[in-house]
Amino acid sequence: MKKILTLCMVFKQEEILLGMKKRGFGVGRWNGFGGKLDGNETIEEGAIRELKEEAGIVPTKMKKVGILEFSFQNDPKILETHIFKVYEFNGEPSESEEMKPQWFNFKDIPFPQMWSDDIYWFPNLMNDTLFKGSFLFDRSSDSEYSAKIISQELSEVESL
Ligand code: 6OG
Repeated sequence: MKKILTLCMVFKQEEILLGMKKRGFGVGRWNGFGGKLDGNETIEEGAIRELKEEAGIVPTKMKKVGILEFSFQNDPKILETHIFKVYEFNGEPSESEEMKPQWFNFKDIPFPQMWSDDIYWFPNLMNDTLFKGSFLFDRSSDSEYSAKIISQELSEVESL
């Protein structure tokens, strides 16, 4: 069973915008902004809506850079996550019920407080190389437990 999710990574010069997830899936971690699709919106429409809802900004220049499939042991659900890089946006990031946004210099990305797959694909994200991959975790996360990767695949691709 596949579920489509979006994830927007927002850039400004030497900084990246991450949000501290305040509730629900992935609580207690820094991540990009995104979520499930609504009704029959396209993946890009869903990404734009979630970024507006969670960080209060509207992307004006964005590109899909990766597709990753996340799954957890003993759970048939596959989270097909479409990752967008946002180069320009309107508005100022603001806190929402779900996320507390903060800018991080590229040197200070808080990987220990992020999902453990991120460290593998961030180099691609930074370099603008398109990527596809899959990560299998040992169990779903909570703020006290960092889900461990059991197996993974990651490759650069020509197109998505
Ligand atoms: P909601 O359930 O809050 O959307 N997401 C992940 N991001 C990373 N980096 N690693 C994972 O490994 C992830 N699993 C899900 C996709 C969840 C948000 O979290 C992202 C969505 O943006 C397991 O609606």
